[in-house]
Amino acid sequence: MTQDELKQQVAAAALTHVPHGEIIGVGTGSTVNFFIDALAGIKDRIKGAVSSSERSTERMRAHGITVVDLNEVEKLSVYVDGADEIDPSGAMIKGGGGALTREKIIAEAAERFICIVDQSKLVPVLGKFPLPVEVVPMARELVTRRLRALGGDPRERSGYITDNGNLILDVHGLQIAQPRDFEARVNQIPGVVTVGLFALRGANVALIGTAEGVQRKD
Ligand code: ABF
Repeated sequence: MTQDELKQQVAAAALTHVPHGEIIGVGTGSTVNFFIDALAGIKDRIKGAVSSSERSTERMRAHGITVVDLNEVEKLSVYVDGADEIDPSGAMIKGGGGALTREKIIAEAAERFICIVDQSKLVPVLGKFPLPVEVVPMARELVTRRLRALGGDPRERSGYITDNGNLILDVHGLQIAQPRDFEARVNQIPGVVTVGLFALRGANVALIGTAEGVQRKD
């Protein structure tokens, strides 16, 4: 199977986690694009969706799926999103696409995070994929020094400004053996808006697309 077929397969499997008659959270990325396309087939079963990016909003609206503001939603049972890496505990690196802040907000608001990935994203230890950190521009050098002290090699994402007017430092060279602890430490650095480590609030369910079918990890 191609990687796209694996993504498509896992995206379709996520439909069984979509609650009827509710608003659901929808993330961003190529795997989620397949999920949005599949969701279009059952769009009458949901009330609408909260979106983590303009890209996903556009795609959903093109399918006739209603997109609503998170502030108007009282209960969000499920958030479906991809990841750049996921470890066996359900901790993830996210934000390769730059939408980590919105993704973290929706993940926190949701009761259940359903992570959809192909098998290439499953790793024993997080860190091979550079960890994105969204930073207020005036704090760039301070945060860079603090991240170096934590053992990383932060590099500014060139020519990139987030939806919130901030920059992203991609931190290379990490081996994140204690993701919950590492997330808390990075969160403490003044000037850090969001760290793309989703460990304190990791995935409740990981659906992993493999050549042998979709594996589920709770
Ligand atoms: C978002 O999209 C991100 O947090 C992650 O960076 C990315 C995964 O995209 P893809 O499915 O294209 O690999 O979920």
